[in-house]
Amino acid sequence: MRASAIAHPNIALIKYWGKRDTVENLPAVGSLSVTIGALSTETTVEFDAALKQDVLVLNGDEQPLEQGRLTACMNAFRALAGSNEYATVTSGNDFPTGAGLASSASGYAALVTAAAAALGIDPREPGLIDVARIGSGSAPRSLFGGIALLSIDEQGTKCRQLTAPAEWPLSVVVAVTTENKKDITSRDGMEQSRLTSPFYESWIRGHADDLDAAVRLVAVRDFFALAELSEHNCLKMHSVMMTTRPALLYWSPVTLACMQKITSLRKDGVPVFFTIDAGPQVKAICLPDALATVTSVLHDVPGVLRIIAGELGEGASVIGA
Ligand code: 2P0
Repeated sequence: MRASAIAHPNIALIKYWGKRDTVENLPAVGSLSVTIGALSTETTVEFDAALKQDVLVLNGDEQPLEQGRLTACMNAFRALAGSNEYATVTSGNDFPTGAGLASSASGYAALVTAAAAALGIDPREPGLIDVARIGSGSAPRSLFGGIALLSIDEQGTKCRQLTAPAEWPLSVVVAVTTENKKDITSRDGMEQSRLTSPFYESWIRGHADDLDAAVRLVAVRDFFALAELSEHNCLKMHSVMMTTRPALLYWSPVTLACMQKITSLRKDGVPVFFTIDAGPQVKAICLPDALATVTSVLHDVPGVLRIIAGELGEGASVIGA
């Protein structure tokens, strides 16, 4: 009744921002991501008939459950598993939590993988994707390694791997510009965007075209076309964020300096592009041959605290009991 799992966060190249259903936590749009091997979450789930509610210990501290996110995910899991036992969930990240590095994606992917192993459920059970999504809309993508595609249709969420890490080796360089937590969660921010940004409708309307194009570009391994498309999709999402009321301005001057360095490297022929999520960290995606150059250029940007770099990671997996 106890198991542990490891999962890596993922970074969307075609982003999710906005929900069609807040109760089911159903994203309004699909998304496409790369799994980052250099960052990890390890989670242990232990079911215990004596518990009266779930318990979450994150990075060594017990967390209040008032937001209901863990409970909703565990309830969905119990419904799928036909179990009524509560669990202690102990989770730790080797990177800043809640700072735009997708800790909830790796956290819920590891949780679902460990919970399934603890109760002997097949990790390929399709319902686990929906359970992960109830925890976090980006979590199903971290169940898969390499490049993952999450699609939404009338039946709910589907997620699959497009390429394994070895099928299209890419590198990721994260320029950490702050170790602080963000002021507003993605969950609250995206709902505020849906309610107030004048650009929200057009973001949703144009999204399927971006996603379809990205899937085609991945299939033919067209790095530079994917670079242009990913940056464009990222900037569209940030234009929705910036025009939300009150504004969600996640960039710092250091973020912008990194973006400019990356686009100027690409103008000089270096295969690299940026993407930025709900925080000021900058993620550069590059071909492995460009890793040393991109790391050195971003390291030298004033205000960059440290660099985390590595290859694409594998999907979530069980690491023991
Ligand atoms: C993404 N983000 O596609 C986008 C880009 C952040 C910016 O998915 O409410 O933590 O738990 O579903 O998954 C972050 O949002 O939000 C996210 P919930 P989640 O990666």
